[in-house]
Amino acid sequence: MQPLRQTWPQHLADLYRERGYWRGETLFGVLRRTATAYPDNFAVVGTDGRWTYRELHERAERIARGLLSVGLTPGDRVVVQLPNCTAFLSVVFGLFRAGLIPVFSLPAHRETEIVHFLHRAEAVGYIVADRHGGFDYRALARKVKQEVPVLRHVIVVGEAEEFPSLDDLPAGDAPLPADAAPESVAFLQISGGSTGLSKLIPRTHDDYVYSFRASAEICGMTPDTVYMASLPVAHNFPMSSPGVFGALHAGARIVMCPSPSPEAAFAWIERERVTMTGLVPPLALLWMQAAGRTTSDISSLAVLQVGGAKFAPEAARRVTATLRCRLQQVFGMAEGLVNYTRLDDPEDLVTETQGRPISPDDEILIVDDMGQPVPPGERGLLLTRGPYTIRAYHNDPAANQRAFTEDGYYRTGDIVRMTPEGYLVVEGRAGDHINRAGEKISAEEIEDHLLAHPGVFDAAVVAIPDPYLGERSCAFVIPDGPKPGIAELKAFVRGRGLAEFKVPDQVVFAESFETTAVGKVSRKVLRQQLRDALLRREKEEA
Ligand code: OOB
Repeated sequence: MQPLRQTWPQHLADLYRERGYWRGETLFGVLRRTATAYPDNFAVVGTDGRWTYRELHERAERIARGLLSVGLTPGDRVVVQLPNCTAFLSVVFGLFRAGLIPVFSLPAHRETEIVHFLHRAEAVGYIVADRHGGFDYRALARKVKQEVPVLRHVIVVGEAEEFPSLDDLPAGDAPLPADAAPESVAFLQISGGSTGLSKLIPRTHDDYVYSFRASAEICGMTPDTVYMASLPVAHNFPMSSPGVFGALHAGARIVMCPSPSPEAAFAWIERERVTMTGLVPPLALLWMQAAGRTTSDISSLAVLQVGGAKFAPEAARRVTATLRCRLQQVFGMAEGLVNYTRLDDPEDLVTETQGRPISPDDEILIVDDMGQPVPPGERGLLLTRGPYTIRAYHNDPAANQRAFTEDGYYRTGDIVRMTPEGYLVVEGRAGDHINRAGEKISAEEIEDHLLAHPGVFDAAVVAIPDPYLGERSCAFVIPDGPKPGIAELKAFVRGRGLAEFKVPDQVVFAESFETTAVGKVSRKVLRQQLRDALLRREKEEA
């Protein structure tokens, strides 16, 4: 299979190499380098084990041989759905070593999403956990396998039942392939997705290694750092901002925390003397609350990163007093661009802004609806391009048309302004997705599922401000005949095989949706009107 490419214009690729951003190191090369430098340091610890860098490197090579000897071939795509566990790293680096392309799904994804990823990526493999969080992934794999006949290899980490298990992969003595080309695509990540189904994000070795190497430097990671993955590690934030990959680059120790609840996480912090972790705002609020009454010793925590959704300045100001650590805000996206407040920034910048870009060559444009740059300091739509921001989604011409300008800028859909210091403040969003505690939900995707219900004539899904989640989802529904029950509608959406976080939090019935004199209003305007009307009503009732 031909390696997948991502194309930057030649002069920019040359520039990024010249400036030392792209150094020709592959993802597996990063592990090989640290395993040589720090073979006996602990690399990773989780509920399923504790391995040194040498052990992690050996395990990854063994898995690479096993995957090739069961018939996978370099370039094949493999959907990976694993919780935070040590095996996540051995599997993923095994895939990298074998020249296989992981497609990172989240533990919350269900059959509709997995089937979509398999199709879109033309994947032939699926690696899952046995069970996690009370859910049986083998049952999911059975359903998915029936729907996708080209899925040739399902491999289970743990109790495999009828499937091959990771531990039983043949040892294989086939020679491993040469290292991948650093400019080739290393893996596909999932976009939050504002329209329709999630898109696949192709990241190259060169661009991704640069993003987490530079992030690790910004965050001062060293072999003494103990980084804990609290959020699902397949997400870009805990994976590479600087996340577990940045920690591997620095020779630091990684703690795979299976759940971000304060009880579980605080116990890990105490046991492993964790120095750094990252959270979405609602979890940061929970941790701040819990810190006052915990009996765990969390004094090792030096830096708490918060990102994925807007962290309110009032909450940001309380982090240091309650958790006794420094705060770092992180505003990033799986498509590329990541901004950080710096660890030595004055408090105002840290609490009131979402940071500045990683790279001096991250290009930032803030424009109005016509695409014209706004005056300095004013709010506008954020466009960006640079040495680690993609130029196109995988296998999705229609999305590419919408999401990228002609000169290669990614339209983030975020409304921002820039401070005189060059820091970004996120002010809102133009796209129609719901940012529910950092999980992005496409309004359109959920509307389509609601419309499949025989009792639904029309549906519009909108984001409603929520004191805990940041935003929650509200589905406005025009019934077709008698009103279906709210619980039934929710169960119907759930039954369509979707991640639980996509089930509408709230359902409101309407008799009709307003249309203008000219005819139908755009979905975008309609969603806005419905949201405003509901908020007005709630205010009046309060
Ligand atoms: C991260 O990545 P995604 O791909 O799940 O979501 C990206 C979107 C951004 O476009 C923005 O709308 C929102 O999430 N976002 C924030 C934010 N961080 C992300 N909005 C306000 N304030 C923030 N601090 O969410 C992600 C990827 C890498 C690092 C951190 C977050």
